[in-house]
Amino acid sequence: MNKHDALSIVETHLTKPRFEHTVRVAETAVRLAQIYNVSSEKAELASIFHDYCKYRSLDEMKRIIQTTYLPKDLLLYHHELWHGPVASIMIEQEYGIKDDAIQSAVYCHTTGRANMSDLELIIFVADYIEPGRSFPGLDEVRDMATQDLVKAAWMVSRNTINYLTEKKNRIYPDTFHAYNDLTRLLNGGNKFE
Ligand code: DGI
Ligand code: FE
Ligand code: FE
Repeated sequence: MNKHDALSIVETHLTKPRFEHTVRVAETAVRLAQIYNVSSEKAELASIFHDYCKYRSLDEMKRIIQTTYLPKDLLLYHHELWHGPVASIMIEQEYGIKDDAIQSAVYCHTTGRANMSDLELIIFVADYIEPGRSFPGLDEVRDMATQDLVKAAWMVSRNTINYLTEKKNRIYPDTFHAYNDLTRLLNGGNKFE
């Protein structure tokens, strides 16, 4: 699917600010893809669809989690965590986007997970640093994103966990798995061990 068609599809499913966020994530992800030798086409398509299901009804997302191979423990955690996994399935069902690399980047864009691919890291980081966002500590992550992708993703993961614990929110296991794995890599661990 080309960029134009993908954008037209998601635009009808998102609010204007959310669509504009999506466009900025795509621009950011393509820039990172060029730096880290990842396919820009895949980075662009994964970004365009990453929040595709953000506004699906809770009932519909719940039904998709219950009736597909998605992990049922998602239902035990905040519904904000559902839109990525649900979108990874819906883009295949509705538009035939059957590409493991793209689907898994969409899947884990909110939480991260262990053993992330470079494309997954790029979407995870781009979603966080896109120029429309502003929160404390963001400039540090923006600078790091062009220097060291793993370190930048580690900062995103750390900041997210800090933010969630401050708010006394529960944390999905993949969020911790991402942090632990990225910490292992920062300490010299091997990417594919
Ligand atoms: O969809 P976006 O707003 O662009 O961003 P997102 O998909 O990265 O994140 C949505 C929210 O999910 C964000 O406020 C942080 C939150 N989040 C990330 N990991 C967890 C989490 N919320 C809970 N409750 N638990 C998590 O593990
Ligand atoms: Fe999201
Ligand atoms: Fe997003």
